[in-house]
Amino acid sequence: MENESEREVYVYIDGSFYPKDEAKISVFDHGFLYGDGVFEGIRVYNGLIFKLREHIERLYKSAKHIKLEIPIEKEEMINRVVEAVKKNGFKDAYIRLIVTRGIGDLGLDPRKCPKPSIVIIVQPMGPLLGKEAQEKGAKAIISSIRRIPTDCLSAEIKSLNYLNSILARIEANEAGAHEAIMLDKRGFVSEGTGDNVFIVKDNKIITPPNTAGILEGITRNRVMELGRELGYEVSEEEITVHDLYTADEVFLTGTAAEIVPVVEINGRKIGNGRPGPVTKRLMEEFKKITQRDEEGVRAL
Ligand code: PXG
Repeated sequence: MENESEREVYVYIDGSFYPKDEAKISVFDHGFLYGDGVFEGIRVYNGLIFKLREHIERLYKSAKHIKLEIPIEKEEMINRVVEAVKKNGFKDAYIRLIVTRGIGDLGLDPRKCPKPSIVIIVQPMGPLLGKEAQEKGAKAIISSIRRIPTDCLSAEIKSLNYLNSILARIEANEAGAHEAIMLDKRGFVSEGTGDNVFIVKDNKIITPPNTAGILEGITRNRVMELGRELGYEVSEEEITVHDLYTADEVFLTGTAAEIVPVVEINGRKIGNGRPGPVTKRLMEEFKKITQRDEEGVRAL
């Protein structure tokens, strides 16, 4: 059988497919010059594009906020993503869907960019923080870099500007941690660099509300629903650093990260320092959900 990871990757750019090495966009694209654009990260599980419609909805909302008019309808976008997955043939993969402002001049003004570019990359990818972190639990730090306040740049726009997260990520790297948890300007827990944060306390599942400057993660939303389906009380509440340190369990959610238990934060053991029972239950059930046809759009 062909090894999936050795198969050639074809990248979709504005209506055509290019082999990975030939997939290029202009240096005058404002996505490159200014991070002016929006994107989504989506997973394919056993040929099913998980929560594709939700990702497309969020993409168009991000685009609306930055006044970027995507030149095709949502249904057409869905078809193109399906086509890109079919073309590449990976049954388990990560999709990066990007819409940039397009080619303009050397000035910020988006009116100089007449045509947004659409890029779709499909390639295999394991869990973002690694298999070991997923199984044994991750080490996190609390970053000194605060999330950008929502009145400066809304975290709900999934934009091509990730320097805020990247700076926090560098701190995690320097500290030998798997992930950095970021606080908002008030000092409340916001989110990870590419994932949402949850705590479990007395069997209650809690995650910060969108007023804490978070991206409303699609995994987050599904995990909240799942928690309720399993009979847990689930709520959106402000979380303090003290809540984090003293929680029974902490875990992260994201498309790339999936569900990751956090077992240590800034040198404090969380619970008994091992993935907790609620987190493990959610991970098990989430895995089943990713295999259900009604949770996505089938490509293969
Ligand atoms: N918060 C932020 C800031 C994110 O970027 C999530 C939460 C989780 O959202 P979803 O919808 O995926 O459950 C994300 C998304 C990376 C990387 O390489 C991570 C994301 C996007 C792009 C790259 O760390 N995560």
